[in-house]
Amino acid sequence: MENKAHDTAPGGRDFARRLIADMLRIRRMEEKCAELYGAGKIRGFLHLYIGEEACAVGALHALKEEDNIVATYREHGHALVRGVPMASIMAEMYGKASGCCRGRGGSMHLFDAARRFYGGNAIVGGGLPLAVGLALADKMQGRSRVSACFFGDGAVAEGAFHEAMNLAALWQLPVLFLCENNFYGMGTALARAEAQTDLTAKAASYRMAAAKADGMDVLAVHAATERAAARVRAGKGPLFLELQTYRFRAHSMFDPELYRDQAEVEEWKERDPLHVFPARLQAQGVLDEDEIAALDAVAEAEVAAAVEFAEAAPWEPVADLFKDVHTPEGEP
Ligand SMILES: Cc1ncc(C[n+]2csc(CCOP(=O)(O)OP(=O)(O)O)c2C)c(N)n1
Ligand SMILES: [Mg+2]
Repeated sequence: MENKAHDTAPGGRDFARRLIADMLRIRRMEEKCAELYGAGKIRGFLHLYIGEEACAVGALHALKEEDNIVATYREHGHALVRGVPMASIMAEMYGKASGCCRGRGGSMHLFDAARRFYGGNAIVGGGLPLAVGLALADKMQGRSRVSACFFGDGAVAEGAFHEAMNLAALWQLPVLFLCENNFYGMGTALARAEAQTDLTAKAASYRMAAAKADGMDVLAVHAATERAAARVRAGKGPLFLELQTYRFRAHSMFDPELYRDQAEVEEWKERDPLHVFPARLQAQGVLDEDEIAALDAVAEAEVAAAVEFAEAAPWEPVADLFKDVHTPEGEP
């Protein structure tokens, strides 16, 4: 691992609190989503990010507001940390008209153009060409933004991954490829699908700079992303950053998890970023147990308010059903 575990909180106490608060916000929101799914309030697909929170939180805190963000169908946490209000995310999950996509996107298609959050994408690898396009536009118009694209290890098997990596490198575009390697694509272990399991080697074949970081360590992710983004922003071309992480829950809500041992899951849970990071800060005397409990209570209250908002939010009227549906004749 290139980045050693970071022992201290370099950004100080407030910074550490913000990181923990955001990880807790994701965890508590998604635990509630799982419950609401069981109750039939949220339907369709639902992919939880639980276990991987240090990736989105560490990376997004290292990026700037002006940067573009592209994510996958496991993107609730990314949207939330980017600033999409939890209430509008929750209403979107419910399919309500007050959701961030007016209830038409759902869990996999959270989107907020004003916050430069360009989705949520149900297509594995589908976000990479979008990030390349955003970066090409920025380069052509002389802006020094970074287009940060999150994707899973499963995406490296897609043609779109290779096309996007090649063009980004060929045209030296400001793309930060953030691979969240949780070692599985649905029920297929990485080693069963890829001849080359060192994912940074894929970048080398496009003459692209690459690095790895411990995706369970929020400070390591933050530091690696900050370094990577500075390089990309300086016009030195794209960079591939692999974050090694693990999802604690099933792939989606329909997954009997027959492809991995419970012992492996338990082993990774010992590295839970929501235990390890707060425990480290407590041991260092940076934060105490009450402060961490208070952050948790704030997250729980935000979740309760978001659910209340979603419950009360209106459905889109049936009369609007054909709104935004386009046909060659102009009429549905
Ligand atoms: C182009 C395409 N092929 C197949 C699928 C079905 N599918 C959904 S998720 C998934 C696994 C992707 O795994 P990974 O990229 O590692 O992301 P993770 O779920 O682990 O976050 C697959 C194959 C899809 N959505 N899109
Ligand atoms: Mg994966």
